[in-house]
Amino acid sequence: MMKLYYSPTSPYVRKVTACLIELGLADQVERVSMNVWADTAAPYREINPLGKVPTLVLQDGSVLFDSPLICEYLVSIAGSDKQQILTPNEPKRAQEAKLWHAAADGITDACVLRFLELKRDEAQRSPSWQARQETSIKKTCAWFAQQPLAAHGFSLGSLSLATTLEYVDLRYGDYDWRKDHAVLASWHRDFADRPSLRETAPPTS
Ligand SMILES: N[C@@H](CCC(=O)N[C@@H](CS)C(=O)NCC(=O)O)C(=O)O
Repeated sequence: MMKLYYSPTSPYVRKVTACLIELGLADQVERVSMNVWADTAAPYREINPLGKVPTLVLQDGSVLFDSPLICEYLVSIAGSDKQQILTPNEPKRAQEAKLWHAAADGITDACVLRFLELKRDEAQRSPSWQARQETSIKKTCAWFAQQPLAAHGFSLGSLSLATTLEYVDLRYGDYDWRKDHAVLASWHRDFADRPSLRETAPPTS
């Protein structure tokens, strides 16, 4: 059985877990909880030198990290009927899916950086650094609002966007992206009902 090192609120883990569900592979993975910030996580760096989650350990012991690579691997081992759900064949949509995946991860990265900044002592925080991350989040949400969301349909790109928007809700709840971008809000409302999203909703703390 493969092993997935995870933490409950990690948006990157959530995306990988949603992929596992979409691909019908969830029962092939044992989940191992990892608090990457705890001192006890030191030995984990023998598995993933970056000390981050998610990490996927394959049955032969080889290790994959970085969520896009893990998703790509999972798609590669799913049956061809399932593969097309996440990675479209049509070249334009395929390219769009990859770009959207990268852009959604970029929003997530900015949200994580902002969240970590806000966890520092107030005196150590940098308002300009925080503002920079907020600009990245808002500009990229605005960029997504201009994309052909309905025409694109479902893919790893749109799945990543949905998990990312819900991570914005979790960690940057002050930003009302639904108000700024009604088109994104109505797209997300329809999308959010997928079992892979409902079953992976993050804990609210
Ligand atoms: N690019 C990585 C990012 C993973 C990541 O940053 N995970 C966070 C948890 S949300 C983490 O483990 N952080 C620990 C650290 O940065 O030391 C991916 O896509 O998997």
